[in-house]
Amino acid sequence: MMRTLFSIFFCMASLGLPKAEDGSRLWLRFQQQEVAALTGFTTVSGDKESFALQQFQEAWSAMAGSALPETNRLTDHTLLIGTPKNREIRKIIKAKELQELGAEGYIIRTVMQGKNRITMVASAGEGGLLYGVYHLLRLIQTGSDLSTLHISEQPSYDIRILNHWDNLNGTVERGYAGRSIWQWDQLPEKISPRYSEYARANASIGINATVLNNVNASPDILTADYLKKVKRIADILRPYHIRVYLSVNFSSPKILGGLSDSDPLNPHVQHWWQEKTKEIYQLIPDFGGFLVKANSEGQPGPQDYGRTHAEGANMLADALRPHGGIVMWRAFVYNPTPEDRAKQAYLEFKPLDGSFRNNVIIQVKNGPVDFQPREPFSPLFGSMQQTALMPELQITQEYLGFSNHLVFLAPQWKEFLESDTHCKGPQTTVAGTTDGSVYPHRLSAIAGVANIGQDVNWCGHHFAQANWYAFGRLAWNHTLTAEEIAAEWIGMTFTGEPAFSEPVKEMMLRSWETTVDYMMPLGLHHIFAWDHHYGPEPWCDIPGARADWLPPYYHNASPEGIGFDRTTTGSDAVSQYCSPLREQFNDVKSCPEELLLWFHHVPWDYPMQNGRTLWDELCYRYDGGVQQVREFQKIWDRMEPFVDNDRFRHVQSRLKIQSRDAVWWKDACLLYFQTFSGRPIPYDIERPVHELEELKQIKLDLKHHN
Ligand code: BDP
Repeated sequence: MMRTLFSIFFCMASLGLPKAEDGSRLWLRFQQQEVAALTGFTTVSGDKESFALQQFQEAWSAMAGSALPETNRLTDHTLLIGTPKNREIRKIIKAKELQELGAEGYIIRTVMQGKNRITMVASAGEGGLLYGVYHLLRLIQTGSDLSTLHISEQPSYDIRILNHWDNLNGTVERGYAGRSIWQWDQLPEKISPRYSEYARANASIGINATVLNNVNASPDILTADYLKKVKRIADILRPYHIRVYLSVNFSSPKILGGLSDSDPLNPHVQHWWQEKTKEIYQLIPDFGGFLVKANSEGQPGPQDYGRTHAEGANMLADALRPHGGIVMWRAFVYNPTPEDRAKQAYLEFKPLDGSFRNNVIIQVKNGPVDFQPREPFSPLFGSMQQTALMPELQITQEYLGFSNHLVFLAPQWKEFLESDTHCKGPQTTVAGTTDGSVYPHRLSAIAGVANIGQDVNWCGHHFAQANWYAFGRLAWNHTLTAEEIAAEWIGMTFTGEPAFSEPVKEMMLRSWETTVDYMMPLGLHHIFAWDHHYGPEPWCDIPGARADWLPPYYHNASPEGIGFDRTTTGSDAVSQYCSPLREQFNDVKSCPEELLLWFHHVPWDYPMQNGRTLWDELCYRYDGGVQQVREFQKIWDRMEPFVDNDRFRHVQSRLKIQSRDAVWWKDACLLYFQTFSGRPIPYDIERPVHELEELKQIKLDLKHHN
C-alpha cells in the first residue's frame, strides 16, 4: 500500500500534473513526445511543395521539437508521402490502384525495399493525400503500432458538409458557443487565424465542404460586397480541400435584383440567377453551390408563385450546372394544416420523386419532425428512389441541452444510419440508400449543422467537440462504431491512458440514451419550453400559437393515456414506411418501446415488456436518467488526476448543471403527467423536489443565446 502511494506521488511529482489547457487545439494537440522512438521514422520524402507534406511537418515539429529531415533517397524508416506524380510512389504502387480509390481515397502501407522499411502514404489526389497524412497522424497521436500498416480508405459520402446557421450580424441561430467565427464586418481585409485552424480541423476528419451562412438566409450574402468576403474565406479553405457553399434566399431576385417577383418560371428571374452564379464563379472557381430552405417556417419559395419545389430547385440547378455547382434543397417543410406534422415532408416530396435535375440533392433531417432527442428515421429515406437524398444531422445540441449537457451523438447517428428502411428488400439501411450503394445517383452527401463558435474551445462544452469530430468521421466512414470514434477522440483530446479512456468512453456512449431518458423517453417528443428548446414545458399553451409548435399536440396526455396515435386508425404516418416496417410500427405489440409514444396513444396501465405499467416505466426512465447523470459526475470526479485543472473544472461544473437540469426535467414531466395519470410515482424512486406550479413559473430568457 505504502509503495503504491509512494509511486503515485512520485509519478505525479516527476511528470507534473497535466498542464492547463483551454481546448482551443481540439483533437489536434500534437503534444510533445518521444515520437521518433514511437514511430521509427528517420526521414521523410515526397513532393516538397505538397500541402499534405507541409501539414505533416507542422504536426511533427510540434510533437518532436523539429521537422523530420527531408530526403530524396529512401533509406530505412523513410516516410514517403506523395501522389503518382512522384517516381518513388510509382515504383511501389500502380497509379491505377490509387485511382480506383478516387481523388480522396488513400493508401497507407508499410513496404520493404531490400532491407529498408518504408512507410508510404499515397493518393491519386492532393485531397486524399491530406486525409492520408491526418490518418497517419491520428495513429501516431493514439500510440498505434505502425510497423505493418496496410490501410486503404475511401469516403462513404462524396460531399461531407457542415451547415453553419450563422447570421451576417455575427449571431448564430441555435449556436451555443459564442458568436459566429465568420467575422463579416472585418472581412475581406482582416483575416482571423481561426479560419485556417477551422479548415485544418475539418480536413483532419475528412470534412470537405461548408455552408457559411444560415438556412434562414439573408439575401445580402449575394451582394458584391459579401461575395468578396466569401471569396476570401474560400481562398483560405481551398488548400485544405474544403469547398464553400452558400445558403440563398429564394426571393433574392426580387429583393436584390429589383425584379417584380422571384417566380422560377419567369425568364428574368432565371437570367438573374444565371448572372449571379457567373459572378460567383468568377470569384470562386470551385464554388460548391446553394443550400435552400424554401417555403418552410415563413421562408419564401416557389410555392409563393404556385410552383413546386422541383421547379424551384431545377431553376437554380440549371443556373449552376455550367459551372459544376449543385443545389441542396431542404425537405424540412410543414404547414399549420390538420395533417400530422410528421407526415408533411413526405406528402410534399414523395410525389416529386424523379422530377429533380441530377445536380439537385434533397437534404432531409434524420427524423420526420425536427432533431428531437430520439425520432424514427424520416420515411423519405428509402422511399424516394429516383432522387438523390442527403441526411441532415444536427451537431449543435438545440434539443439536447445546448452546450451545457454532455451528450455524445455518435450513437444517435449510428442508430439512424443503420435503420433498415426495407424499401428495396432487407438491409437497405438509411446509410445504404444515401451513400450510392442501394440507389446509384450522381451525388452523395451528408450534412451536419455545426456547433462551432468563437468560444475559446470552439464548441462551448469540451465534450461537444466530440460531436464535431464524430460527424466528420462518420461522414467519412459510416461503418465506424460509436465506440471506435469515442476512443480515438478521447485519446487525442485527453489521454489514451485506459484508466481514463475506458470509463470516459463508457460515459460518452451512455450519454445520449441517458439524456433521452431524463428528457423524452419512450418516444415522447417536442415537449420543450416555448421557443428556446432547452427546458421542459409539457404544459405549454400559448393562446393563438400554432398547434404544431405546442407540446400537447405531440404528447396528447389525457386521463386515458399518452402518446401520438400515428397508426392506420390515427394519423396513419406508419403507412409512409415500407413493409414490413409499417406493420411493425402500427402494432403496439411489435412497435419498439423506444418509439412507443411516437406511434401510439397508450393507456397509463398498458403493460410494458418488463411487466411494469406504462406510467411506472415512464417514472423509472426519468429517474434512471437522473441517476445516470449523477453517475457521470462520479466518473468525472475520479478522472481528476488525468486531466488538466481547467478542463477538469469546466466539465465538472457543466455536469452539475446537467444533473440539476435532469431533476428539473424529471419533476416537470412526472408531476405534470401525473395530473392525468392520477397514479403515484413508484415509492422506491427519488421524490420530486419541486412543486409543479413553481416549475411552471420558470421563464428562461435564452433568446440571445440562440
Ligand atoms: C429548427 C430550428 C430553427 C431552424 C429550423 C430549420 O429551431 O431555428 O431554422 O429548424 O432547420 O430546428 O430550418
